Amino acid sequence: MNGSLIICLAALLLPLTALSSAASGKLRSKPNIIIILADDLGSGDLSCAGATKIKTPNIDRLAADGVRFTQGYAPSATCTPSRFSLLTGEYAWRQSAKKNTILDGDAPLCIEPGRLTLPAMLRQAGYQTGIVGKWHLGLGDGKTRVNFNGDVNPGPLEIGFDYCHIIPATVDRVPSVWIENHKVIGLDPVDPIEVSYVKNIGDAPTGLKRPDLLTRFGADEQHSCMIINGISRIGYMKGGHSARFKDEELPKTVVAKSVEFIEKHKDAPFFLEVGLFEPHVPRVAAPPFVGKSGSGLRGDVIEQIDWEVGEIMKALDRLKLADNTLVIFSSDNGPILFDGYFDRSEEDLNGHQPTEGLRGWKYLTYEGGCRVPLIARWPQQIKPRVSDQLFSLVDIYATVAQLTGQELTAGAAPDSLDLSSVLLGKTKKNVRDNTVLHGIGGLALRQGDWKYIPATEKMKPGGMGSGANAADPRFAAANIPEPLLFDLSTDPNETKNVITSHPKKAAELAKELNTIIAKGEARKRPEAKQ
Ligand code: NG6
Ligand code: CA
Repeated sequence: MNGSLIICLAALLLPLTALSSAASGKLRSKPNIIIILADDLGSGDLSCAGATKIKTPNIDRLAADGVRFTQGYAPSATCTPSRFSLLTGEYAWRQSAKKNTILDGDAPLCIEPGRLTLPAMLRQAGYQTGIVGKWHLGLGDGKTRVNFNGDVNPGPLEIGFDYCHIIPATVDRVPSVWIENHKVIGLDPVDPIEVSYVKNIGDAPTGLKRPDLLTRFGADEQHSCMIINGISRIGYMKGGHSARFKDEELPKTVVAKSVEFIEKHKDAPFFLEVGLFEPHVPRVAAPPFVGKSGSGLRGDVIEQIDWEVGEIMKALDRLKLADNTLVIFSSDNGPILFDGYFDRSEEDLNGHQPTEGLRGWKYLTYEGGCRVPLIARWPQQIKPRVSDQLFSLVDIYATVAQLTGQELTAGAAPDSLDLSSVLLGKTKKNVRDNTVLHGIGGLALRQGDWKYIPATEKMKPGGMGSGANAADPRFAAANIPEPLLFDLSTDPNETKNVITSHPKKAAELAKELNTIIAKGEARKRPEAKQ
């Protein structure tokens, strides 16, 4: 073969190779996606949002390099339904009450296996999908009791994740163990695990009977069952001694497993959900964070969150992945100070304002229960800014579908709106003009600057989780005797019910809320005008 022929052949082949690498490169150019979801973090808990007693430099850097939404919402004021909405793109209250309550640690999986969830959709798009940290969406099929000594399934792997390293529910609920894929980690078969939320099944001490054995703080009755690692929990567990986690080691494990997943999949597009445990109760700061913040233990564990986020950011930088990784940081619901443990969070607040002064707290449909921090960084695509456009965690599904070139199949993610134009800063419009908020007492609607909360009509608040006392002021505040209407443009803290002066507005919002409920989906709503 002479030289010129080789050159000709090479010239012919080059475009082909370029084309095929572009084709595979197309896959590679899909952004990695990391959702870091804190547990009960408030919109005012970050220094980038004005906190001065708590320092969150890593999260502040994420915000400075990306977009921070000041009107970010959790679809529900509690964990299980909020996470359900994030993963399915559907408001959880459309499901039976069992699926939108706070689940116990032995509750069955509340997402049907095989459903095209956010991770399942991304898996179809060629992503490696993983979840590390808090799960709280149930395990097992509910036909038989979940067997923590065998294969624990169905769970994350049956609804779209390729990998999981999770704790089943909340840190305050048994079983206090890690599960990797289908197995409890570190379990000794001669010491099998049994779990009950009904009665004490072992002879281990409870917080109620042996408060002298509590090493950190006392607790209310609901949290005074089994003592594990010097902290009393909700529920009872027998066995599994070698598998029980130490609260002070949880953040280290979250970071190690997250970084391990990122490293393993650095060459493929990946989706990782990181469920941080803080600042949910029981609050335990690892030694470097003890007493570090200016706002007590709750402040310390928020600074611990910032360290965890920083370690994940460092891994992205080290692996040169940061530029093409969409990192979303948020919280599953609003903050609360006292939530069962006498850990001085209220007393040591030192002027800090977790909700920035917004009314209410976790569990409630007031702004304080549902407004959450929401930050998104994707250096290649997102212009750094602060945005007051409406964004709900339920929208992540359709938004990510659009960003990764996935068509939404009929019926998938019925309440999720594609807010990619908002995320990328391509519009200043409010693409989402309203959002339904769900709390333990019922629903509320935010529409533009208006907020409508129907009366709960003597309805007892539900969905508080087993063992909770409905008369507790935290929960009783969910009882709304008269309907409420607030004008958030002049009264962001919901102090003045203006329903009598604006009856038409209230009727309009009530009608809209009923339509969204009856329609069974909110996704196909026409785009709102600015
Ligand atoms: C409640 C628990 C609370 C917390 C919550 C779930 C009380 C008295 N008890 O029942 O401690 O575990 O359930 O929180 O409030 S969540 O963030 O996972 O929804
Ligand atoms: Ca939560």
